Amino acid sequence: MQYKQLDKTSVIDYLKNVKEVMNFFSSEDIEADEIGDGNLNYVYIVKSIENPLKALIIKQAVPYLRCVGEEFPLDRKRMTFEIRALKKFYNIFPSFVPKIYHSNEDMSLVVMEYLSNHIIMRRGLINKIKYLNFSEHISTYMASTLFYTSSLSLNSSDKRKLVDKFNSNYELCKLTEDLVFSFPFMEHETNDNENTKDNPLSAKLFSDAEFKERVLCLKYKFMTQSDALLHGDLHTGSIMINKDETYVIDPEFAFVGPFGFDVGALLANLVNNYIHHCIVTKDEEFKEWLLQTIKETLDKFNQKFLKFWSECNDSALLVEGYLNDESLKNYKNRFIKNILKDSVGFAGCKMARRIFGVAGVEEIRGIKDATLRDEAETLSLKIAREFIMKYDKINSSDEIVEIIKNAW
Ligand code: ADP
Ligand code: SR1
Ligand code: MG
Repeated sequence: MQYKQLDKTSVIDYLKNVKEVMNFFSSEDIEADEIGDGNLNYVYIVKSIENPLKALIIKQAVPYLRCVGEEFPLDRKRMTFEIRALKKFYNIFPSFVPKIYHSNEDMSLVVMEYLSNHIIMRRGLINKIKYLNFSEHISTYMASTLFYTSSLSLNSSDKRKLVDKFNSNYELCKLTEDLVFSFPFMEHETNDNENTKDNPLSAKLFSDAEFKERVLCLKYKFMTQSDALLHGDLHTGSIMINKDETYVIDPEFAFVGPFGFDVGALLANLVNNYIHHCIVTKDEEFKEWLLQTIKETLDKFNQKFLKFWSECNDSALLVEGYLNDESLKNYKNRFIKNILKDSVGFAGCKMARRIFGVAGVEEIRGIKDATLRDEAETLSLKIAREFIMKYDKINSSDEIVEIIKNAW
């Protein structure tokens, strides 16, 4: 089928020829609306006219970056990787991934379950909603998706096949290399240059060679370390949530990369939210809950990852009987600590990129009062720098929480 960019009318004509979608709506008439609020793609909600609660989501990639426009071409093949990743992650742990009803790589689109009772987590956290099951859910999601797509669980050929299936996601990997690890730390046309101009904070950051060299080491890990299938953009805008359920959406940046990258992305976004509450709401109870959530998420991730590992005796990496029990235990403990260390380093990059880089976060760039925004930016860069300078010395989640608390 030849690619055609859909709109809210043609999307209906397309869906009328999709059996799974027609079965879902029976004979009811349907209508569509565009609801995308992300940087890259178009997202439509398709509803039954007589029963608007009955709905599906259809997401289509266009051959350019939506938030900039057609002058910024971007391969729509990103949707192929999103489809593959959604299917892979759904097979590993279905309760955290929307169900897919239909996908079409030629049309760069996917039709999935409508998460009607869930909101984007970033919004919920800004509004001080506490999600008491979140650390349990997201630690399971991260530990299972990372462990079961790594050489710690797969055999050698399956792991290499996985790399073949995902690592030609060239353009989105390059976007991350540029927008997370390079451009936000130098003068660049893509930056938020209004804010950068005559700003002592950007001058300090751009000339901080010690910091920038360490960012380069993390960028190199990102480019070369093929540990496990990553979501690739696991910020709180990629999580839809309510009090009971947590769903991870939008894995178009998926590729086989370093274990610590998804964990680091999540950590960075929870800390960004903490900063927002330090500066804007000053709600001590909510801040305390966020810190506790950060600690619980990291600790539970470690425990669950090790548990999955204890259940798997044979893999590309470890042949049964190769090490005695004690050496194996020490090896695994060092391994999981290294993931924690890298997560902190990646979190530092992910936080710092949000200050002057092209894609800000609502918690910080969205602060209207210039003095308060300046305070939030200063605090964020302070924590990000600590993370980047100390990541390889970190040994526990308590040390991470200490860094965050002591910065304020
Ligand atoms: P982009 O790739 O452009 O970032 P997203 O996948 O993040 O697009 O989707 C954009 C928005 O569409 C989300 O922020 C959310 O509001 C909405 N959305 C996406 N998927 C679903 C879904 N399965 N159910 C309900 N809303 C969704
Ligand atoms: C221009 S794309 C900017 C960012 O949006 C996505 O969510 C990724 O984080 C990307 O870096
Ligand atoms: Mg998104």
